[in-house]
This record gives sequence, C-alpha cells and structure tokens, in this order.
Amino acid sequence: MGTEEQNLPAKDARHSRVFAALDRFRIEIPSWGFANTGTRFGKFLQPAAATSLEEKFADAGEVNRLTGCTPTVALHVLWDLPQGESDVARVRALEAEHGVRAGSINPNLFQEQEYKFGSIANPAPAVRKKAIGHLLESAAIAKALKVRDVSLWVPDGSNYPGTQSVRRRIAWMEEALLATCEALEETQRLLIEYKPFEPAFYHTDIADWGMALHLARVCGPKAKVLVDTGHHAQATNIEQIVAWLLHTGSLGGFHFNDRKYADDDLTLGSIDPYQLFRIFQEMMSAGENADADVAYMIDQSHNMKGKVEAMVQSVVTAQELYARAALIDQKELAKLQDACRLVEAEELFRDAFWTDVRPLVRAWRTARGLAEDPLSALRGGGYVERRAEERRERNSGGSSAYA
Ligand code: LRH
Ligand code: MN
Ligand code: MN
Repeated sequence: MGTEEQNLPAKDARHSRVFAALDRFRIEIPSWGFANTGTRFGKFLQPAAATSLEEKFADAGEVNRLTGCTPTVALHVLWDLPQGESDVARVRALEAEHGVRAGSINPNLFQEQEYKFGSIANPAPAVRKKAIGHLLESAAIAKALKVRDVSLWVPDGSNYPGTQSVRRRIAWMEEALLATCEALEETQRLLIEYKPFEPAFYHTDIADWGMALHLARVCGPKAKVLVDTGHHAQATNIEQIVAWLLHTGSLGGFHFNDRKYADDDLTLGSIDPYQLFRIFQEMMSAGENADADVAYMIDQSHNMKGKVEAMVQSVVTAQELYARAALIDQKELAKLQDACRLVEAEELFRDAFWTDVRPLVRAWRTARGLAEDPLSALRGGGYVERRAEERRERNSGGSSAYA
C-alpha cells in the first residue's frame, strides 16, 4: 500500500462525509485580493497584479478553474464598478468570458474626503444623505446583477473619548440600514460586518456581533451578521459567536483570513489553522445544511505573496480544514458531550484536526476531474508569468508611501 493510501481513513462513513462536504463546499474570492494593495506605509507593486476589473475576473476565473469551488467573486463598488449600474453589462460579459459570477456587492464608505468624521453615522445630515445614497446605489447594482448579498462594513467611529455621541450615531445607523434593506428584494440580504478597531481607534460604531445583531434585527429578516475572523480582540472565542449567531438564525456569512496581531488579512490558516477548523466544526455541528445560507468568503490582501498563488493557497487550505471538520462523527461527539466524557470528546475533535486529509482531498479532485494539486498546476501552467508579461508596464509605477 502506498503512503498516500495508508493516510486515507478507511473507505467508510468518514470517507464519504469528506467527499460530500467537498462537493458542497463553495467559497467566494475577493476582487481586491488580486490587486496591488499595501499598508499605510506604502505599496509594493507586483508585475502580475490585476489593475482592472477585467484582469480581476481573469484571475478569479483561473482560481476557479484550478480549485473548482470559487464560482463567485466579491466586488467592491468604488474599486470595481466606478460607473455604478452602467457597469452591469461589462460584468455580464466578464462572467461569460471567465466562468465566474459576480458575488457579494461591497459598498465603500471609507474613501471619500467627506467621510472623515463618519459616513452613515456622521453628525452632518448632508454627509449621511450621501452615504445612504451610496448604499442605495449598491443595492441597485446588486439587484441589476441579480446578486443576493450586499456586504457592508461601516468604518465609522471616533478616535478620542468624548468627541462623539455614541448613542446618537446608533440612531443614524439604524435609519441608514433600514432604508438600504427596504430597497432590497425579498430574496436579497444585507450582511452587516463588525470590527472593533481601525480606522477609528477609540470607538467603532459597529464594534462587535451584538451591535451588528441589533442593527440586523432593526432591519428585519433580510439583514444578517457577517463575521470577519480578523475583526476581534485577541483571545475572543469566535466559534462561540458563530454558535450564537446560528442559534438566533442571524449568521449571514464570513470573511476568512488569518492574523497574528490585528486585522492582518493574511492567507487562511497561515497562523492558526485550528481556529478555522473550529469554526467549520461549529457549522457542521449545526447540521449538514447549516451552511446552505451562509456565505463563505475570503477577505485577504497580502502584499508579499503572488496574488493568484496566495488565493489558491487559501482556497486549498479552506477545503482541507473543511474536510477535516467533516471527519467528525457529530452524533458520536454529541453522545460523548452529553455523557461528559471530556477526554474522549476532545480526542474525537482533535483526531479530526490532526488527520492528514490531503490524500483524500487529492482523490476527490481526481474523481471530479480537477487538478490534483492546484498550486503546482498553477505553477506548471505559466498563468502568472503570462499575466506578468502583459501587465508589467501597468504595474511599474514604483513603490511610494501612501500611493
Ligand atoms: C475592513 C474589511 C471590510 C472591507 C475590506 C476591504 O477591514 O474587512 O470587509 O470591505 O476589509
Ligand atoms: Mn472584511
Ligand atoms: Mn478587515
């Protein structure tokens, strides 16, 4: 028996659970993960980075071709759709050309000069009106593209105690989000993303899941909460938040990334793969269909790794951790939990995490006609090199701080 086969769990229930899990697993990739990004200290440009919506779609199509599980690409309105609704025809043509569809529509309330003191929570009525206008335009784009989710992160907050009324800002946000939800079709959703810090460092207007959940409830059933794994204080028990959001029927989706310190947006599982495993396990413990209406999305933007390579790496990592979580026999685990057989329960949990599922995931890919190893297929296919040739000139602006 080859080592590959020795590593496979016996052809049993575990094996078919993993295949079924991989068959249903889909994860959305962000357009901005293919573009040059940086830190507040500067950008390092990459010759193959995408500089237009066309190039982002091409890269997203390549990732989907290699992995078979990323059929949609998240779009950021100001970065990707500068003409608003008039960009719809352009998106449609790109979808047909590259075999990936537009995914969640992300309004952008953090770039305009007027938003220095906030967007939908700005004390100035005229600024709030402009921000609501952008949310309504984003909802209209989502409608025109027949996309289900508008995925909203509100960057508002303040930097010093006493400089803003937290309570009045809550009421302004309720008004803006309610108006946005009213503009959505019954089948569409507003996903409300929370974050406790950055760009504001004293208070953020939607700092945690409790605040996001309150706003979602004000808006009604179309609004749900979005959990970005990088948006928590260190040591927060994220899977417990997931459990509560599942219990209350208010989990809309995830932005997955990894981090060591803050909202680092590193590739998935690069620092703490056990964290993502625990989230997937929490989802699976709620039943096979628990994630049917939960959008799994990647929100990463790493500066040093090649963009397409980093995206493939993250997608493959997500598949592997999802597969590992699928190894757990949920009924058996529940029995052990009920009997308070702590060590056995923990070992069942840990055993799944420590099982090398890579041979099984490779076998699944082969069975589904996909590249056995997407990362080496990417390297072997020369896609990045070809794109670097075409894009080099557009990416040769040098690296400058605050570009
Ligand atoms: C904010 C955030 C949000 C934005 C993205 C670019 O930190 O996570 O989701 O849309 O980064
Ligand atoms: Mn995010
Ligand atoms: Mn973030």
